[in-house]
Amino acid sequence: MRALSLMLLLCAIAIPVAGCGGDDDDSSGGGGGDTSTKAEDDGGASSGGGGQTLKIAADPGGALKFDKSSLTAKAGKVTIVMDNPSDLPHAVNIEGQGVEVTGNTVTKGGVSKASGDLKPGEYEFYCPVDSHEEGGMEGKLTVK
Ligand SMILES: [Cu+2]
Repeated sequence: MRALSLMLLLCAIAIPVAGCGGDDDDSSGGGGGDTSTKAEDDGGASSGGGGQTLKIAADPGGALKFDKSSLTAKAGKVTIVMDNPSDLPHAVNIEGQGVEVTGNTVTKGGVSKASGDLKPGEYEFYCPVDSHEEGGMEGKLTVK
């Protein structure tokens, strides 16, 4: 009788230990940290299915401009992804053809995204923060 209960006790100990090992493997494979740090464009694109991503960046020296003044895209879902390496807060908006999308305002090291379902035509992309647009932080987006 005592031998049997000892066996049960050993099993009770062994099973949770094995379970812990399995959980560890799962969590490391999931890579939860990657998704939060990278904020990769794949995530946004997958929701719309085959959208285009246009990458721009704010001037790293703090000037009121983007590194590109004109962009071209095909009609459909278009996402502008802006890196902000400067000390000023910036964001990216897309406006035109009755569409107006506002990206989130981000500080140094952040990424602002604006995406819309765009028809062919001329659009503008600009920074909506303070008077950055008037300062020259704008460009033309042509959708074909
Ligand atoms: Cu700005």
